Amino acid sequence: LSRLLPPRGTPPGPLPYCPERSPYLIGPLTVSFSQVPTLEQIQAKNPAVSVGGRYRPLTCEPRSRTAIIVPHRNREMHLGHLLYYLHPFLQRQQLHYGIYVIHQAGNSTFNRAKLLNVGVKEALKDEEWDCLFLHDVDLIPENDHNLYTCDLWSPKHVSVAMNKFGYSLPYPQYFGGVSALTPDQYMKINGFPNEYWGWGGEDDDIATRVRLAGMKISRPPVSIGHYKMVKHKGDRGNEENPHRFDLLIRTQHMWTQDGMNSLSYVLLAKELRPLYTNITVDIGVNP
Ligand code: UD2
Ligand code: MN
Repeated sequence: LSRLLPPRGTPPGPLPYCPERSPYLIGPLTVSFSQVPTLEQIQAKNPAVSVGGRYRPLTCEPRSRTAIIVPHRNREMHLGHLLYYLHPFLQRQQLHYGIYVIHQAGNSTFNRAKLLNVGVKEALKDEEWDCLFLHDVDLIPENDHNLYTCDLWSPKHVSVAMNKFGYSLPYPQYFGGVSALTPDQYMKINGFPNEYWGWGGEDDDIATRVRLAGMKISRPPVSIGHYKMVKHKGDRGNEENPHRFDLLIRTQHMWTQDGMNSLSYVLLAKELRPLYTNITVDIGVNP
């Protein structure tokens, strides 16, 4: 038998690709928010996750390297629920992945889309991610056949069926919640807008950018793109943006000027926590 083994010191050969369909998938999942798990409990359940919230399968070459980017401020309970469900979900999909939480410093008006731009910029400094998942903190996927991989031909809107909207799409152009773009697609639309402060409008702006950049939105089947949103009220500091309709009228003139090419921010901290990479950023204030 020893004749068949490679000589000592030979580096391991390339791993075979992970199967197209992971054998670990379950299908529909039960999601409950009755208890908030502690970070220690989540760590104990996910021993293969390494610092910064990274994971890669050991026995096969993953088909996607996916960065999950989560805009955040003052939603620690929701973050607990998300990490609890998302880590095992992504490992069952045999992905190479990392989870980034982009924390807006200070108390000025929240800006979801700008935080996502920061997350993309910082994540791409770390690794050659081939798929970016832009992910609300309060949305939990309810079916692991919903693969956290990108569609090479189109930006993908992923959260197509949520409890919040009776498990159907609220309107055809809807792009809120969870979406997935390759870095190329993200740059092609000049990223997300930086100028939407407060709640609303930025998701419709992004959908328009996709169209203006000559792409179509793809979606998973409704039966698979199921999400449960943790019930919540509007946050202080994220009041409805009264300018959103004025901004939306101007998207076609603004999208090439406002986005990744105009992004400026001050990075305050980048910490590799056990379950995620925490980025704290000063994104400025609502003018
Ligand atoms: C909807 C969209 C969301 C976005 C928003 C309008 C759904 C499921 N989601 O969310 O993608 O388009 O409308 O801006 O329809 N956040 C914090 N702290 C805050 C405020 C917001 O962390 O103080 C983050 C968090 O990740 C949250 C996300 O921003 O999930 C969106 O805010 P939301 O959940 O309050 O708004 P919602 O549910 O109406
Ligand atoms: Mn929400």
